[in-house]
Amino acid sequence: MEQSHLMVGHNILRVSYGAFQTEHRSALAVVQYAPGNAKLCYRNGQVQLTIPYTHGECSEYWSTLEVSSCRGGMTDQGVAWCEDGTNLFAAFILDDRPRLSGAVQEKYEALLNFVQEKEYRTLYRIWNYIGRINQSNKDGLERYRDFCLGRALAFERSGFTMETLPAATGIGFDEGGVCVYLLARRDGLAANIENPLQIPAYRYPITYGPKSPSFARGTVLYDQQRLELYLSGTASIRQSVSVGSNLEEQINITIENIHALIESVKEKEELDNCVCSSLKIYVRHAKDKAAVSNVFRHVFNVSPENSPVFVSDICRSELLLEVEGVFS
Ligand code: 3EB
Repeated sequence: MEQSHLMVGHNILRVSYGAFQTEHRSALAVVQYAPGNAKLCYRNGQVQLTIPYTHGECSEYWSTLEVSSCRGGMTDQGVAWCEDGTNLFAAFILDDRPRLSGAVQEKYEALLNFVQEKEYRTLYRIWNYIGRINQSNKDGLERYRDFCLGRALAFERSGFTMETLPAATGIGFDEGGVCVYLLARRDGLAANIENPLQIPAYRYPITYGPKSPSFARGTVLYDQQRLELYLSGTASIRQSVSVGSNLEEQINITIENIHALIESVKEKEELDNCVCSSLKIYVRHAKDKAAVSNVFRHVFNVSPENSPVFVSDICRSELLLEVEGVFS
């Protein structure tokens, strides 16, 4: 680690989950998973994003230690944002349409350009929620692949090389278009991590779509006192191939993938204990909620309050679960 980076403050955003619409004044942003249309605004000093979700209600809070210095707004291009001087949360939503890539590229570019203009140099985590992710667009291209095309072009146009892509989640929701939100830091030092058991998603072969998914398996954020590992959405994939023909196998392979990623971080960094502070668990079928959440909560020693479970389509129709998280 270079000396200059030791100057970075220790206000890393903290995520917590709660009942729907609970007040949370220290939050830069509230992401609500609730029935209805996607919504995005800047109100009461925070970004409020609603992601259409019909299997329950949950709120996700991104809290800062520097509430007094928070400011934000909404740009002409529909990017909602809130910053505390060190951290930035920014988001866009997109109405549904017969083809996604053109509009996704435009919105994504606006989002990335905004982050760059604001001089938040360390983009370290992105979430991509895509309505009806496994269905076909107007041309017969799967909507996830359609989305990946627009996203990849936006990253290229904004000057990102493959190795600079951060950790991400790409997951479905029931209705509507696309919701994207991200976290960036003004001057933080970060490293993108790959899993030795998987080829980088940005090198997936063309059989998985015209443009590969744009994300790293994980991003490590360095801070004065500690490291924080942001684990991307992780599923039962080896190299680039979906494996595991039943739920139990897919659970085990996903756990091995997460452990392999953590090990590769430990080899390089001082991530001694690697405590899991939160997980977000996604299952394709509601009937699998309990089985999947029980195993992951036990293996990673995380409480139900810090590990919400969502019923979502995963970006490949054969995948039954996906898990993301934060470790430190
Ligand atoms: C995978 O490994 C599973 O498109 O942003 C995981 C995390 C997945 C992020 C994304 C997709 C994305 O390919 C799917």
